[in-house]
Amino acid sequence: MSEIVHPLHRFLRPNVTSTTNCPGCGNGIAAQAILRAIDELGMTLDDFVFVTGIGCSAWIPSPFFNVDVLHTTHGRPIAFALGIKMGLPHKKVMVTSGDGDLGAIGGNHLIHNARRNVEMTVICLNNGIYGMTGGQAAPTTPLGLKTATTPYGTFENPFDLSALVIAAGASFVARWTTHHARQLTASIKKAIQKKGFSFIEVITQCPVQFGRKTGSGSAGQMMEEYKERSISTKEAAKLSKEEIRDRIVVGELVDKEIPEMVEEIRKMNKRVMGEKS
Ligand SMILES: Cc1ncc(C[n+]2csc(CCOP(=O)(O)OP(=O)(O)O)c2C)c(N)n1
Ligand code: SF4
Ligand SMILES: [Mg+2]
Repeated sequence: MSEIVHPLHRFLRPNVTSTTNCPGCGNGIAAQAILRAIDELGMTLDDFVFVTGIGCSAWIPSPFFNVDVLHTTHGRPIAFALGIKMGLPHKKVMVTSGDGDLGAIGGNHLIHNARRNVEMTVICLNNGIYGMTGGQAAPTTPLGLKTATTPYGTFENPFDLSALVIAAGASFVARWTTHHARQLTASIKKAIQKKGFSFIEVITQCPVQFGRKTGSGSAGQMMEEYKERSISTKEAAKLSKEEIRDRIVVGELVDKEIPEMVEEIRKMNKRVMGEKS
């Protein structure tokens, strides 16, 4: 009997045979969308450097993707990614990390590199919680939710990460859920090709620390809920803020052309050095 090999198997490191993700975790769907996007663009992993912070979602490329990957400190992947882009501008730089890593401890790196429009793709796995460390409330946890650190419910308003990054000035921003694997793949393809800071928020299930502990149920139930709550940008535009309060607005939220910082620095260096010589 011939062995059936997954078409994306060739992107995986041959000596890594197990995963750190729990069964049902949305990270697998996101990992597959990333690899499928690279495959459909006809690119190879040699075209990329991946960077991650700390958290379950930081384990998406490392050690599984057969690619150069920097698994950095908590909250700092975007700072490392900027350094890589400055030194290796011909490489595509992709950050995958969590809502806590990118939106809490790493929040300033996120907004300032969006403002600078540094060319990199940031995939933010937003599971609404600190998954890896036991289900503590994150800045994205829905108001009133009972978590490991808020047994009587959260009392903080959550961040809308995509809105934050749009306000900061990023040139491409999209939001999808793990229910939207195909649309997510299409947006990742656009993000990779974008000359600028591209940010994709993936609303994703953590069935272990979120689903089980907050009463949101299994991975399947959480994805079913994503499907029911999702609304397109077009539909959302016709409704009031109050009407879309509990909905997940999905789609490509921003796609614009603005100067990219690394390229601008290189142009300036050329100009200044040219004037001196
Ligand atoms: C400086 C520092 N502070 C705190 C931690 C502990 N820590 C590791 S991962 C994490 C949160 C991860 O949450 P998130 O980024 O949302 O990723 P997830 O596990 O949910 O995918 C925390 C608080 C750390 N490793 N380093
Ligand atoms: S704890 Fe949650 S986010 Fe982490 S691997 Fe398990 S299901 Fe995924
Ligand atoms: Mg998280």
